[in-house]
Amino acid sequence: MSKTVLVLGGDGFCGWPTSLHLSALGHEVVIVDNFVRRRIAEQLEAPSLTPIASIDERLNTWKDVSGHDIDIVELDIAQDYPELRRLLASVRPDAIVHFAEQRAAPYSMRDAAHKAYTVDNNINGTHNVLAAIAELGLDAHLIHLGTMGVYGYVGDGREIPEGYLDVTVDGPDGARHSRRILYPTKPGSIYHLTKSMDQLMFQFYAGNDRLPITDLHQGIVWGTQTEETRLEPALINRFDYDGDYGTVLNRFLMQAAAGRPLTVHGTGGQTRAFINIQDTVRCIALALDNPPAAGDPVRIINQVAETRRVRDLAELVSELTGAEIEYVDNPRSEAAENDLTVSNATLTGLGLEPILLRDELLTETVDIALRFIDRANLDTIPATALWSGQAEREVPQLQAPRFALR
Ligand code: NAD
Ligand code: USQ
Repeated sequence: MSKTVLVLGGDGFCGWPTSLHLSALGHEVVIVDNFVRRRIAEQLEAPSLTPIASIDERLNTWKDVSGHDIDIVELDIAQDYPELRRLLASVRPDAIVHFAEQRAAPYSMRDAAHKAYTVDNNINGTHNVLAAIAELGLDAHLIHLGTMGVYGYVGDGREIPEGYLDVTVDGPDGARHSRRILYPTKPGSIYHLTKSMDQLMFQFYAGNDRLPITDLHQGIVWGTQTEETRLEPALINRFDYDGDYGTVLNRFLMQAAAGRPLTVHGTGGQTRAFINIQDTVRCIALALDNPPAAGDPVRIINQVAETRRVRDLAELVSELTGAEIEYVDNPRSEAAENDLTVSNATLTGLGLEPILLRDELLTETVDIALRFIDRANLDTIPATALWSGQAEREVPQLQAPRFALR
């Protein structure tokens, strides 16, 4: 059944291919974005490795290729509540997919101004969306992109469940009481902290206002292209590789293409969860088709295909490309080694057959990196944001984005 779907952050790495996929499936898609990601890339002097067309060119090309219209609304969801409310009142979407947050952990840890920007943007944005849906009494399913990082990386050998933990507590009368609680969070950065705080807001609005909410705890996304973005050069997805926004596997693939060593932080014993961008868009479509009922607890789903150790990924890329591996000081505060086992029962139960790391998709990403390597600013490869000790080491200072990026 065709739905009207608002995609918040629909110009970004996950939001753009999702918008195209939902449009291809016959849904009416409206993208909402303030284009801050494009401005941050300029400020960092780290443009997407792939050339990103203007939003108008992207949407016109999609119309030519598919025959489908996607509308675009430029709006800051964190700062302009009245406009957001007006938009929701006029579109009255069946679903809202919320990608519109500052999503880089290193960027969120640069300094106090970047911490404040990340908190301000992510918490206000999420809260504004919830408040507007509740105030208007909309029957809209909110699908939010959360992160695996809210669980932390304790590695006690137990499988991480999907969002909730069943516990038993002692009552004053000696009786034992069963409780289902949100899995205790252990965020590793200010960015991950905002995702942990989002969870509490969802819990409140799902209970108090009976909003149907799905929170997708996604792993690290790798790859660039999806079935739809491959159709025309102007539809190509972004490819971030810099020390702030480049995620580990895409960074390794780009570093290999640039003839640079693969920068493994510390021992590379960190185990993380991964998912290919093609599966990201499939999972959103599955979530859209399977909303919780009004009054249900928040539906938390782990959007993950597999887990891998960082040094094993480096070895895989090195075998594929011949790149050298360099073990560098870890700029982050994180466990040097951890195990990670994660349940992804909901999505596999809904029929997802996840793409696993395999040569052809890795090769496609390296080929894209090689094609556009001349556009890269190699100076932005080192990860310079530090989790601690900023006072002792020199960190390039950026203007506070709150004021510079509006
Ligand atoms: P991105 O930065 O490429 O896209 C985010 C988009 O939201 C950008 O287009 C940006 O301009 C927009 N935006 C940000 N703040 C906004 C605001 N206040 N108002 C309107 N638009 C705003 O990030 P992404 O990689 O596409 O990530 C999307 C979501 O998925 C994020 O919430 C992120 O936490 C989550 N996620 C991403 C990954 C990953 O590996 N990329 C993994 C897990 C979860
Ligand atoms: N790492 C390296 N070398 C590098 C870059 C990273 O060893 O050059 C290591 C990091 O120290 C970390 C791991 O790789 O241990 C993952 O780092 P990352 O930058 O790929 O991922 P992260 O900071 O966790 O954030 C990314 C997205 C974020 C999303 C998260 C999912 O930017 O939006 O929420 O992945 S998760 O990690 O599951 O929480």
